[in-house]
Amino acid sequence: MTTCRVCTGPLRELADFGRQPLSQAFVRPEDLATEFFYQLVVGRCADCAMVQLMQEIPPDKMVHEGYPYHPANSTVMRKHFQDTATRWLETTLTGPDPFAIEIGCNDGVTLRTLGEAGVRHLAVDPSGVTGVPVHRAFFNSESAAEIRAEHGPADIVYAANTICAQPDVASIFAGLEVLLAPDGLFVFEDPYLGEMLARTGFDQIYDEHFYYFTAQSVQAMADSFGMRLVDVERLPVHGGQIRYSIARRGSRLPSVAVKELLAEEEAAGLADDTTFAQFVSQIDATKDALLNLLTDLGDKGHSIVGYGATAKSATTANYFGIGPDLVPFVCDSTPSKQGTLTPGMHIPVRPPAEFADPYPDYALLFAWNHADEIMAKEKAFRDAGGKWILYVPEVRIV
Ligand code: JHZ
Ligand code: ZN
Repeated sequence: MTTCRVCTGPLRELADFGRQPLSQAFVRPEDLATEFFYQLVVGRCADCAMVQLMQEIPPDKMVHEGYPYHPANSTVMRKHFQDTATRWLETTLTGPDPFAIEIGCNDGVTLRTLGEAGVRHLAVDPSGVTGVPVHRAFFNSESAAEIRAEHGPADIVYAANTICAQPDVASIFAGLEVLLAPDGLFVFEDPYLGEMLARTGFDQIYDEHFYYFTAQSVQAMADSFGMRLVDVERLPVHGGQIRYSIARRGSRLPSVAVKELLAEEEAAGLADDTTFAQFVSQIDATKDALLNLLTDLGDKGHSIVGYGATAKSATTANYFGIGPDLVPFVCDSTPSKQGTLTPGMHIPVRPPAEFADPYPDYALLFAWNHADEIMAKEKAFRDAGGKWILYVPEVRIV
């Protein structure tokens, strides 16, 4: 693909991370022969500055029943979504009989919290979740029209870790045009390219993350669909995200935070190719340092186990070449991942109970974004003399 998925401008290649498996295609040993691979190449649009993948994965390969991501299993993420809902109850959703939509619904935590406060709510998700009402469809003008006919306009349309995964953003904006109330807000949060570059958070780059947003590119995207970026907010989750608020043109003025972030991005040269080239050389430095460390520890006879079979770690393991020879297994709390092999590098996934049976000397924390929560939960590992290996923002032992 050589044209921008948002504005059809020309795409220029920024980095090639090679042949990669789908990040959440955990494989059963008997299915290894049918594993799907694609080329993970990132480019930037010369016109609107949107950073995006240069190859689109066929959607039927990506969305499926039993999708193994369950944010509600993290106490930090559960609180994050509950707090989000609670804040809206005090701000955006104070009118008479408000109505909230979530596109893709992250175990339904946000909507359930709104529902408990008596707010009408609906998830729009093709695979569906339990516990909240779901309109089983992709969010587009068709499903938006059906929802509007049944429930009326939406005061808020929210999406977390979802919009960056939708190459066809035009269909999302077409749905918003139909469904959003005149002064309604479209609020979405995704990994922030500025934070990825600042912290060498390279492993946010994988198949499901099609777009790598900045305030500049989101503003251009909103403008091109006749809407306006009116607020930005930094979020600490998942290694640094931005929550963007978009409104119908003329309904709200952009906040000071939008102007400040745009100026910050300009000063940091976020849209410059040299800045991205620097990011790529930092990634390669991380790769060398981590491979040296793991090899060295292994040579000295130390045991190493992986922790957190994240989607992100597909990029780390496959781009760096970390397989069962360096990390014999990885522990993960997600039942559907246990007993499988990680995509591409085929490291066996086991339940966290096996972490202590016996404790390894070192644990490679693939779920580095949940470091505080996991280290607190696994305090006994450290007490027993175990050490964590982290690699974002740089390789270190803690
Ligand atoms: P976590 C997924 O990415 C995919 P992943 C998706 N594209 C996305 O953007 C983010 O989520 C939001 C395990 N774990 O959250 C559970 C423990 O074992 O970093 C998960 O498999 N013990 C939608 O997969 C993994 O780690 C624990 O205590 O990179 C964490 O995955 C905790 C807290 C997690 O997202
Ligand atoms: Zn573009």
